[in-house]
Amino acid sequence: MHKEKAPLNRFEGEGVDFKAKLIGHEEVAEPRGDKICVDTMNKLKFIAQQNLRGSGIHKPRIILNINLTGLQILDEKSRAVLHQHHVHRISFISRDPNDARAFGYIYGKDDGKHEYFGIKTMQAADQVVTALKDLFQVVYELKKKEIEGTEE
Ligand code: I3P
Repeated sequence: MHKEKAPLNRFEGEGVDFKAKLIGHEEVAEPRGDKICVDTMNKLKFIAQQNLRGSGIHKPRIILNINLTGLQILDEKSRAVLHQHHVHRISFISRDPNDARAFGYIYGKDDGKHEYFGIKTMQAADQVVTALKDLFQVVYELKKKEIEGTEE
């Protein structure tokens, strides 16, 4: 009987890839909050639209790779790593309430500041958001097992 790949296997090794575009990223004042995400998403979309209309610059095509370490933003063609976001530092994920193909998240940087990343997905953003939530669950379970293991 065919079984869905268990979430742990899904994220192990190379992990899972999603095609997307990078709308933009910008420093934000807070590590979490729906309003800050909606406001920043709208601002980044506005800038992306201006870049397209004014200079013909398209949003860069990327691959979102999700594995046990976290989320990586890769250049679509070369797969060069543009951004690497450790799972423990992703403080908030927010779907775009006005766009089923967009979501964003806030990341805690080395310097203690926070950065919002706006992503336009090729398919429904829900798929990526669900994958990220599954990843958090898997990482939490692994950590729990590790702690239980050391207590024995
Ligand atoms: C494109 C259209 C696409 C959009 C693309 C635009 O404009 O809005 O939906 O891709 O953005 O160029 P047009 O209809 O005038 O060709 P997304 O839906 O993925 O945002 P892009 O140029 O930044 O890729």
